[in-house]
Amino acid sequence: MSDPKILASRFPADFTFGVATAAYQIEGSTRADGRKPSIWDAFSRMPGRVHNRDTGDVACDHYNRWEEDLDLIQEMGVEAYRFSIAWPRIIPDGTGRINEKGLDFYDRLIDGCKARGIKTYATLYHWDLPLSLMGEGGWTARSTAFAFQRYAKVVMARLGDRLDSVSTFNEPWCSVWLSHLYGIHAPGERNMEAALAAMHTTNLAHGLAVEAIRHVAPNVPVGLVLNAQAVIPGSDSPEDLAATERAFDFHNGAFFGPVFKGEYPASLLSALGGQMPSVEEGDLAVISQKLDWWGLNYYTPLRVSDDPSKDAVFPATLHAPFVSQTVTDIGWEVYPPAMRSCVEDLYQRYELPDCYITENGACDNTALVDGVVDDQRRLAYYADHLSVVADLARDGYPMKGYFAWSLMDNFEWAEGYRMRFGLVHVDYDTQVRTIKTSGAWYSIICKTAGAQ
Ligand code: GCO
Repeated sequence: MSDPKILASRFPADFTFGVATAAYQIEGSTRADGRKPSIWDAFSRMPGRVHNRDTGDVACDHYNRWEEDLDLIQEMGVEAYRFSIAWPRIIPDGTGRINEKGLDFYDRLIDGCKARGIKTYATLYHWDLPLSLMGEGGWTARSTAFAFQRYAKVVMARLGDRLDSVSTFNEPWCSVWLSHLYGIHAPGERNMEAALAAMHTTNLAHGLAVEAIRHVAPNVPVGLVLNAQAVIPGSDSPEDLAATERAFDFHNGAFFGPVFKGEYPASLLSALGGQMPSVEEGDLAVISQKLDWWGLNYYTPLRVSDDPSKDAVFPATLHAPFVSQTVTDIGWEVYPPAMRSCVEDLYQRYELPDCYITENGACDNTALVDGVVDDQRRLAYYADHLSVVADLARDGYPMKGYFAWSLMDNFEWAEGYRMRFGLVHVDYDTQVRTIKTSGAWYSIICKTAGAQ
């Protein structure tokens, strides 16, 4: 087992260790205190969408157990908590009436963090779009970007004085491509034109929210959390190398390009331009406002090879075989070197600000036996990937923090509750929390780092 104290000593003294969650995945109470349905409330009720027809109706009951959960974070010595704010609690119809009871919950949560000495890293959008906005087309409608800007303004006006940091979006790749092209997440579309519209609306919403945040809460560092794909060619053939570049442009450039360069990748525009929504004068300037930081969510590499079929759609790639024999219980290849190459590649291509690893972790479904979850595979995953982050910091990359995904087992989207990512086990029948072996290990890292 990697010695947590030695590992902790390899990080800069001001490095932040945290844990991460998201509203729909842990809160439950989906009808309480004025909250209205999100697209995930609807999606999880549609046959065939979520394993076992699981929903976020109860989840980890965090809406009621938030004090116990903050006590857990404090007991583990974790200094920062990354959580998301549920738009459907704040402005239940997406536009119009503001729900004070929704804001009150996050007031309590944030004050609870502060009372326990826990830093607050809020995410404004972690996929729970108010269902009413689908009436206008959801993220495919430009108007939703402006609704998001108003939501950001309302949240930051009430909570901004107690936030240590804020991110506009979590993983646009998921709420755009996974949700509108691959159909696996809400709203379950499989339509390139819709996906491209969602891409631009999301990028515009991010920029408009940055404007709002800077205006309402100028002292709160603002960032964007991106699950950059660590693209690796399946071979060094010219075809696979070209495919890898197309994959980078599509999976990463679609977001990093507008945000950090003020432009969409030329390959994407040339292949898909005819299906793009209108990019209005000034949009890219709004989208590419300077950020204080960016967050990388990393889990696993994306190995690609060329798709030679004549009707292949851009980026025209196929999945190439895993190289590592180690695979997590959700089927993701464990290959820590890709985390490093992903960061190196992105800093070579873009002028990026400070970086937080805003999510990293493993699905390890080891069961609770006699009060113990001996999740050695998750612990090994954390040890190997934290070592990569320590080396990146040593080698001069501006790595400022690391948030383990996740504090506790929770609703894993289309996988429902069968896939567990928590440092803490949740018994969904009793809601009893049990710190796993990996959680106790991570706690030593946090306490050692905190004492440095
Ligand atoms: C994501 C989401 C999390 C997931 C985690 C495991 O990065 O996909 O932010 O909500 O639960 O990544 O898939």
